[in-house]
Amino acid sequence: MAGTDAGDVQADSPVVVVANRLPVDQVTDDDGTTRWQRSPGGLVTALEPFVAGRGGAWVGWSGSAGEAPEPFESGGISLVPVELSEEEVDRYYEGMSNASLWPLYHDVVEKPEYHRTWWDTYVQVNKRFADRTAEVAAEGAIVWVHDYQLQLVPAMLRQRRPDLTIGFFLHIPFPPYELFTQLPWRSAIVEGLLGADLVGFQLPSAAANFVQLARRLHELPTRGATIEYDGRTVTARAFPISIDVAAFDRLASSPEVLARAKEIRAELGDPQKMILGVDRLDYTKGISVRLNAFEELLEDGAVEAPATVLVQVATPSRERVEHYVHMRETIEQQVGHINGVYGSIGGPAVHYFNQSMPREELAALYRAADVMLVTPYRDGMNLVAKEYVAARGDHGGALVLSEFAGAASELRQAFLVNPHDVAGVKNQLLRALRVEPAEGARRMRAMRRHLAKHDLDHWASSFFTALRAQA
Ligand code: ADQ
Repeated sequence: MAGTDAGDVQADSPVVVVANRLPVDQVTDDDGTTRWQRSPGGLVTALEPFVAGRGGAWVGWSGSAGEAPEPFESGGISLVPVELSEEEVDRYYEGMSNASLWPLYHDVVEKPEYHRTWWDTYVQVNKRFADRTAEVAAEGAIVWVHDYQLQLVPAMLRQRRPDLTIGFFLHIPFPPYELFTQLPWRSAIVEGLLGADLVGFQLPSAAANFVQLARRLHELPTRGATIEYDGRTVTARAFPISIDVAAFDRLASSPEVLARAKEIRAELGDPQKMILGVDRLDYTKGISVRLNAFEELLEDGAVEAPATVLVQVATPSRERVEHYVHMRETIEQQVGHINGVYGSIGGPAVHYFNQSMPREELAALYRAADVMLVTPYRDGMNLVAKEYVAARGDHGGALVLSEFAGAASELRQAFLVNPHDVAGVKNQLLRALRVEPAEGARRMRAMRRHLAKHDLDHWASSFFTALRAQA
């Protein structure tokens, strides 16, 4: 552990991150030349201090099919691209990852499809990631593998490089035994993950699900958070992810963002109440639930438009996967219907944007909104909920949060809802709209106190500390 000699030596070990995507996007300038640009998003910023220098590397896909570029440097990290063909993107990424594993791990909100060709490609691509990582990792390096696309990598890597210390973190939920075991390749996935020394999850219940699987499916000896496997001890624990709280707080209280927040309210026609939803357009996020609840409140006369408006921002996502195309049409119809019935000229009840927005604009929306609606059916964590709380340095606003988001186990002072219970969502939404400022501020302060201590750096440091302790 930290402080001991061994800990200090290990603290200097090079770190390799393995994730489906590299932390860069290829952009094309006006003159037609292309270059790499650092992706927005907190993960790379949080990991950079641990990875940069000392032979640190990041292994991942560049985001476009076809031949992979040569490795290159960015911010002191060596980026190692892994190639994926069109067919591999279809089968490994859109198929096995996003149409089999994603719905299965999210309580089968949509029905997962299982195809042997998708699985074979998933195995083949995981092997390629393991091969590339085995080539670039220095002797005794620490490797941190991320997420559901790469669950076979830990075991494949251990086989190639027994000298490495391997950690794995799952960003999405991990289902209970009864659901997980419907996967035709369940044993391979469990064995893949058991290749790691430390398997991290968002919630203790997910870690417990994994330990239970090891015990019931593989009949392995387990004790608390540990599993004995192949002469090693594998630890499964929760590390709830977070955001760069201080940076978001600063951004949201900058004069530009505050001015923009005012402007947004004015552009919406100065409503008395503004309700906000911000999500990747995904069927797990429960966007229809909140549209239903809002529509029923309008119908009941409990709220009126345009005195109360709902702004829904939904980033386009996975547009080639069938479920997503269908869901987008349903949501757009619902919005059209609500505005058709309850809107007026220049005064829609729902303002819907199928767009990605800059961080500054999101911060201004958070700051402008009286109520933030976060209603996923199931969500590993949900960073939007944490961003909203971090943005409310004025202690204003109210958060309505699904019990089925990982964030609910930390943000206990939110107005918690069961997204399957429309009456309950309506009730909590009304309570949030009508909360006394003093009570609203008390809730917000308590959630901010928790987040201040549990930020993204805390998450990354805790994981590395636990992983080094395993070395
Ligand atoms: P996601 O499912 O993508 O992440 P979430 O945690 O909410 O979900 O993160 C979304 C991120 O995208 C947020 O930072 C948000 O600000 C941003 N975003 C959303 N809509 C946007 C828009 N219109 N424009 C710009 N940015 C937008 C997965 C898991 C989660 C888990 C994270 C991290 O599904 O449960 O919290 O990984 O582990």
